[in-house]
Amino acid sequence: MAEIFEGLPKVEYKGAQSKDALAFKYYDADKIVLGKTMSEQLKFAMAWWHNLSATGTDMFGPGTADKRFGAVAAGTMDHAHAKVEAGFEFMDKLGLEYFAFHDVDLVPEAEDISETNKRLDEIVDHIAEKQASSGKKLLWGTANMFSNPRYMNGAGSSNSAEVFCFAAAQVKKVLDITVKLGGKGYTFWGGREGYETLLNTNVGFEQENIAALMRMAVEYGRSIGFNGDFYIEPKPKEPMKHQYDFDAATAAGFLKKFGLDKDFRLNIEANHATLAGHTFQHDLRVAAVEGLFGSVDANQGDLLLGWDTDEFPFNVYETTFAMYEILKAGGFTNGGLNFDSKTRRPSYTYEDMFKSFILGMDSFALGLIKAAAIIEDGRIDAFVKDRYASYETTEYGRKIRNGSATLTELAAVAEGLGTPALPGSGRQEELQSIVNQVLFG
Ligand code: XUL
Ligand code: CO
Repeated sequence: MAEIFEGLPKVEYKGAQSKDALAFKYYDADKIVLGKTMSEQLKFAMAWWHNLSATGTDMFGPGTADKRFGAVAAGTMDHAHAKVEAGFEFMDKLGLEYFAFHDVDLVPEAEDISETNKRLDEIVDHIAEKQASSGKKLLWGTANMFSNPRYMNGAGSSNSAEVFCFAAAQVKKVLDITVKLGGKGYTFWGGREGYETLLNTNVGFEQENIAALMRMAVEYGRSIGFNGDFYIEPKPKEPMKHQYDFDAATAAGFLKKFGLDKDFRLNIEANHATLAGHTFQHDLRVAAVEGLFGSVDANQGDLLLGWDTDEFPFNVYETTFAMYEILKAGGFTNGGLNFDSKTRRPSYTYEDMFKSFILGMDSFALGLIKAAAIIEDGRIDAFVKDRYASYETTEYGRKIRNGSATLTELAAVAEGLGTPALPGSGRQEELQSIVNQVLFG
């Protein structure tokens, strides 16, 4: 197969002083940071949908990017094969080790699901061949259960049991494919699992059905040897006005309510967290505290806009705080950093595809370096530990922590303490100055 990204080089690390726009300034794959190589810490993945399929179409106009990759027409099996070639060449040139996809990113969907599945088999054979020769790995697979008009009311949450069967069929097929390609994850992003109006919606019924679909996925997946993680990817809104997997806390409650938390973890997406009114690091922290940290969809939103803009990560404060949370959560096991990010519509060239990944990978590499430096510096951790010291240094504090305190005895302590002491300065500005010193010092 001829080279597709002709003239675009294998992107190399050239260091922070380099002015080469097609080189990494910070991402040095083999450099050790906190005991692992950068590539092991970051586990970057390419999202098939944005990188190989999306052309920049929006509701005001058609795509601006030509992503036929040498195929005569988009939306054909020839094009599907061309995307495989383009994807593997791209991953090779960018040094990306992982990829992620929805079923219908891989092939054009046919009228009949058995025909779609045949097409998937054909393309999956091609992907498996490319994996064997390149060593690239599948981070996770997912079924697109939101584009086809049948899913207008959701998939697991659909009012139609017939539609539910199609959802079951797609999940089953993607689990088969994921196992075949050695994937370590299967993601449920809600898609249209939510509602527009309560006037026509039985919320409890719909949530039970979503859980039933997930339970069947676990049973089937485990029965065919899928030993990776299932993920819920929370998102508060868009496309539905109200999505059931609103944020990490909501999704954690749902998983625990339905006993799915042994098999599921959370896939936290930066732009989804900010749409929920949280910071990216907040949702990462909640996932970790719930014991459900799994994977990350790396992007950033525009805080002035109320929708999912899926921009390549650029804000190094954000990537630093995100990597701080990820490192504190123990780093990635089955998960990784999947660039669920797209170039802006006017950035329509192949070169822009390369430069957008260079931006995203360098932003996270910097984030990793700086987060490791904050941890190694130790002042922030020491302050947080010290802030709660009274739960260790006093008997009543220890009793509160070990669950043996009573209100009566604590009330007596309070009376004995006389004038209440203030709880100590939060020192936010000092801590922010430390972060700036680590980032720019
Ligand atoms: C949508 C989104 C999806 C999921 C996979 O906002 O993030 O692309 O990551 O379905
Ligand atoms: Co996503």
